[in-house]
Amino acid sequence: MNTPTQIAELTDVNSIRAQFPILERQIYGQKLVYLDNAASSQKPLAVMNSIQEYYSKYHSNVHRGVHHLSQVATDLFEASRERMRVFVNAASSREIIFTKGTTDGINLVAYCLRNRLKAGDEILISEMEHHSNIVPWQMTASATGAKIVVVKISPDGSLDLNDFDQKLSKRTKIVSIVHISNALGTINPAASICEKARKFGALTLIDGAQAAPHGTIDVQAIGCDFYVLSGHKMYGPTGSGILYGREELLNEMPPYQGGGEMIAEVRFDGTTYNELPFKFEAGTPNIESAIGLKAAADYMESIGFENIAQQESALLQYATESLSEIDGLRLVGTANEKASVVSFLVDGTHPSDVGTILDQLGIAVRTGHHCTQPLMRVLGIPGTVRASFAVYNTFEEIDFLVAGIRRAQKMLN
Ligand code: C6P
Repeated sequence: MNTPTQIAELTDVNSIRAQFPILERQIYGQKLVYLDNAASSQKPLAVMNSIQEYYSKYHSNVHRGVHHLSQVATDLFEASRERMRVFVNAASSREIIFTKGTTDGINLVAYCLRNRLKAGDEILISEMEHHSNIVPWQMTASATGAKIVVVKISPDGSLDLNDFDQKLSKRTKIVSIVHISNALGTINPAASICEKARKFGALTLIDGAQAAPHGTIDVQAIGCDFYVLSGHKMYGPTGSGILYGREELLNEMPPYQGGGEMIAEVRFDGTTYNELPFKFEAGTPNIESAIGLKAAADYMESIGFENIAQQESALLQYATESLSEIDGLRLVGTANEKASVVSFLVDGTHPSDVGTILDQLGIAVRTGHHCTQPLMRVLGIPGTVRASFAVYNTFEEIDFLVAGIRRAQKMLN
């Protein structure tokens, strides 16, 4: 195989890998090659240690106690909110709501915007959306009479911007689009989508589940009304995530769930709600995950966001070139603007069979529809094999993947 000359891995990738103990594991006696980062990335010691330290020294409930531990836990929890405000460049930490992840964030917004919608209004999504950015809107549409309108994709897997322009109208009340497609890797032009939507007075939500692992986000530059992400895809704990929402809108929206913490005063004849962001955080929050999420953002910054981007773009280029050399392999998703996700099909094989053989070799990829069944239907395929890369992956691991695919071809044909 020809190693592309102009691309280079990070020189200190081994010191990065040393921070991820799970990467030392063997699977069926083979060295683990973890290429399922779009599903969930592995966790560095810094994240695990932050959670261990919290439970060893500081655990208590937040915003509730006058005692010392509760105050320390509250300070740590709120420091995480501020960290995530900086991570997405929100204007105020009141605009950062802790969630369980992207799905939770989208459901919150889709539910709380119901009172703005009526029959005939339109919610614009795209063919490449994850189920999380389809089903909550369908539920909202059936509750309000609003209609879901779907923007097409082009043959290379990019968003069809002409179709977007045609479908955006004064009937459009909400535009909810994925920032980076989990199945195709396509990076969508979020800022220009939001700018166009704004001209029609539509609210915008950007699904950042796959964007957050690759660098910082600037919600002010994007100009969206809402931005959602999952911590577990950006080296943080499962059950962590944030919803960014524009303060004015969050203030206007009704709360999502009722309970403790989200109230100012409760009487049997009525309740007044807490101020932002607490109005949207009913019940005891996932404190350990919020603390771990801060550690994850700090960890990413310690590697350097430019270094992460450089490593992932080198991996994407190397993987694209290496996989393209395999006869009978077809890449699915070849847009110019892509993140480090490669989806593919191998002639004469089913994705899950290829995935099973790769698994026997210690190589973890995802196979199937990737929670994008409508997209697979549009593409006319049952699913794909997907390899998705994180900063700790190496060219050598891609070589293992290529060898594994060749082996699968021999075994299955
Ligand atoms: N995609 C994948 O393997 P949660 O599960 O709430 O953290 O994220 C949901 C979600 C929403 N949008 C996009 C673009 C996503 O990629 C995901 C999660 C994983 O592709 C698991 S299905």
